[in-house]
Amino acid sequence: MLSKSLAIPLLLLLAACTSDDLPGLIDADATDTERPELGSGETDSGTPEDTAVADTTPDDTAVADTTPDDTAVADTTPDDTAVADTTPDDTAVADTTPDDTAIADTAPDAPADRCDAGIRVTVSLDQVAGDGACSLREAILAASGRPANSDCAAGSEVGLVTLPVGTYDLTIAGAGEDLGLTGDLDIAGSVAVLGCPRAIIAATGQDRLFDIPVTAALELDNLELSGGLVTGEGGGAVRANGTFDGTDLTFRNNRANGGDGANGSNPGGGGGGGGGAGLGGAIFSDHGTVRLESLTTGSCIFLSNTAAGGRGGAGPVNGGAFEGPGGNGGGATGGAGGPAATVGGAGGFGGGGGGGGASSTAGPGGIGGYGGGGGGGGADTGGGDAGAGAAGGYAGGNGGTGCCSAGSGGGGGAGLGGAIFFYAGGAIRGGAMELNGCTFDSNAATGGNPGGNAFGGPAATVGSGFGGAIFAESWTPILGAPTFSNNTASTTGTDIYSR
Ligand SMILES: [Ca+2]
Ligand SMILES: [Ca+2]
Repeated sequence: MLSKSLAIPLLLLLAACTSDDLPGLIDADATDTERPELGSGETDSGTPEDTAVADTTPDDTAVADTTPDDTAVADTTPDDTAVADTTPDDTAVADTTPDDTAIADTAPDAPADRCDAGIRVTVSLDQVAGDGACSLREAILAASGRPANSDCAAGSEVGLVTLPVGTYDLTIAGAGEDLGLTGDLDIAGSVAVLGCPRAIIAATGQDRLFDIPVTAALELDNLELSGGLVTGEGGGAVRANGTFDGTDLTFRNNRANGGDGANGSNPGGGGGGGGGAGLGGAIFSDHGTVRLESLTTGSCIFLSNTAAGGRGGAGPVNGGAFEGPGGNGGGATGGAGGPAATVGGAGGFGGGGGGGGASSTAGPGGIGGYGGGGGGGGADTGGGDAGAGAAGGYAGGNGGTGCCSAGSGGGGGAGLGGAIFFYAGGAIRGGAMELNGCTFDSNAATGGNPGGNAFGGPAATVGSGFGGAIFAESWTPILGAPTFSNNTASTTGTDIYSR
């Protein structure tokens, strides 16, 4: 029973606090959830609280409050501190502090914890020198199980490298090396690199950034990769032939150029080599596994990466020696130019065909490999047509067949996948690619120009440019909520080209 002697002082106290509406006190209905009963046996008129009165303040502080603040009230503060609080802070409130310390917190604090678990890079300079400072290159070597020295202290998580905020330039030249000492960072085993909270790794145009062979796995988190360049190989930033997992990455201004075919030798000599293929401005994968995602909205970004096919080599003009070898095809696997009267070599995957040799029996050009241009025919000393220009490989331009004792130009190489080239085809198919929440802006795939021929005849042709953002062979890309803008392809597939 709430006696009159108790009710009156309490009424005055609550009135002084300008809190909950007064009828709630007098008319303490049994169904009142806003304020608990103050006692048992209270006389209850049986009507609900007055809802006509706006309640613009937190719950009464003078009243034992066992529930969270009124949800109907704009609440800009954490729960009442006077109340035993067994739940997290109000979700409706912008809460910039940790959960109440009185609450058992079973969720881990942010990823900062993992930043304490790896090999910590201590110097931004690209170096391999036993000087006590742990560079990114040395950390990758150590994480890959081939430490160059003892500069990098092991962390508690095997294979993890952590990068404090900063820009880490890769400056040691030497592409085409696979031990991680020069050019790109070669991965062995299973390695993870984590920006803490975010870092930039920038190549200076001498190679790509990371190379993941078939047997290796690389995880990259909270990083920007920029400035990579490969010529005659694929993947301006990352070659992912093994397993590549990435979270919250930005790929910016990376380039894959196909490599130009060489010009035919001597006036009246050999044909030009075909251009090589430019494959994947940022990422190249041949049967690898590529999984990228954005955990922070809009933070998987491909910006201004380019794949460009190489130019075909030029056919030499009429006259002069009337003999000489053809030019080599462009790219790392370009075919060799044919010696006198001999066919040019065929290009390998991504390589242009070699130009045909020139002689009294003109040599034909070599065929292009996948994406490579065909070689141009070599000149005929007898004044007739040159050797036959060879067909380009898939998407590569064809070599020319010149007339009148002139050599012919090679076909242009293809540009495939301005940001990503993914290949799951060939005799043994396999690999997978999944991209979630990624943005592709201003990436470009451009086919290479054909080599010229001063004397006419069927000219060499331009290479194709397919997939301004993504090119996928024998694979349908799995894309979760992608965004595309301003990407370009010189032939077709402005954003995506798959087959
Ligand atoms: Ca060092
Ligand atoms: Ca290397």
